[in-house]
Amino acid sequence: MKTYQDKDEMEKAYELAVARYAGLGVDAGAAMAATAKVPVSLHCWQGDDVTGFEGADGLSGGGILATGNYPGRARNADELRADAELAFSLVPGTKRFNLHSIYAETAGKKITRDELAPEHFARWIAWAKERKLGLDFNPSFFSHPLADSGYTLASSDKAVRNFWIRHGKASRRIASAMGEALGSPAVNNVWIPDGSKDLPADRAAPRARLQSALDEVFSEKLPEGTIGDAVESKLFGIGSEAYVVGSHEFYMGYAVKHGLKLCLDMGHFHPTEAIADKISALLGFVPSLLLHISRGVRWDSDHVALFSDEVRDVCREITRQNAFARVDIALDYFDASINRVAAWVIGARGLQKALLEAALEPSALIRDAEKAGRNTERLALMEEAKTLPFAAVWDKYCLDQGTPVGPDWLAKVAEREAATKAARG
Ligand code: RNT
Ligand code: ZN
Repeated sequence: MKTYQDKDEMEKAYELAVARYAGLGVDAGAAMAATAKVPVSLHCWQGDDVTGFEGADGLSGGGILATGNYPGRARNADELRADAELAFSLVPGTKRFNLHSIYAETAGKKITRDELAPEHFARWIAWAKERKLGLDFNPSFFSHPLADSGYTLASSDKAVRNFWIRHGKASRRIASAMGEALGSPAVNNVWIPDGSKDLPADRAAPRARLQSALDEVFSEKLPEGTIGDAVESKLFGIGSEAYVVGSHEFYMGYAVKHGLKLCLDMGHFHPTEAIADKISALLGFVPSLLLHISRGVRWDSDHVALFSDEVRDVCREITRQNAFARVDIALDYFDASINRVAAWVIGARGLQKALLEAALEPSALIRDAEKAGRNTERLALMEEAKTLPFAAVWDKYCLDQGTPVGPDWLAKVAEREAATKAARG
């Protein structure tokens, strides 16, 4: 398997592409530079099937599921960090790393989730600092006996609700400490699984409880510029098919009212409902958005993201509006049926491709056509843009970023898989 015979051949292809793009008023070099600056948060939980370090042997509850039994998932923080580093080296662009509270390192001590503190993430913070990575964070409202009823922040049991409120507060302090230590605000994303398998008689009471629980979680003032609070909705989960307390409308209302970041997960809407159009609509009302780049397939909302039409549409939207300052991009999926590092790399490279393609769009020409009412030309240009020599620029971007070109990265993953096979099984 060889993408190019030699580097010259690739450079030649790139030069030809530069000329093609220049003819449409697009500067390919500037597009690569812009793409390289967009931070993308890689999710730690793809590395171990959302297992974490609390001693669980896998994800449980929460209406989410990692299916597959491909060997070799990371079993501890050092393996997870090593795998993430390998993934980083195979993906161009600026990366952040996204942690869940279940990835705390407590040196064998049992710390309940409501007692977690920044010190339990000291190793993660030191690691990120050394590598100049930003960190993001998530409280974990699943894989826990107090989440077994299917209700957490919206639970009718006050003691259960209070436990999760304390966890929510603890998580915000951790995120804020990460942001402070790394000089880059950490996004703290609240997603809860609460919902019901079958028709609830009262849809309002859990929502009222969730609203006041969230008010408590967000009540603490934390140092400015250290944390970005986000809330994430969902349409349904496994076991919460008929009703989800934190629906899209619920969190859209909550985020607008309180000026929070709204998280849109690409897999959390009706099967044909895409999120690209929601971006400009919501940015008129919320300060910013967090996007969970994912791929829904039938019942599952968490397949490995790809260079798909949906992801391309999302990236085009952010780029056309130049909304990068107000849109945070994170990956969110978990696949246990293929190599975990490869799953990170496929999704992250797919997203990078979509970002670069969007930056290469001859959008000035397309906009001019629209402004002048030449809608035939607008549609024709959009369609022609799809077959521009994008691949040559993508290859050059990978080369300049010091990452493998084409499928050459697969060899690095195979090497790691072979080297860790004996230990990890
Ligand atoms: C679940 C949400 C949530 C999780 C992670 C693990 O449906 O998408 O973002 O995937 O927090
Ligand atoms: Zn998500």
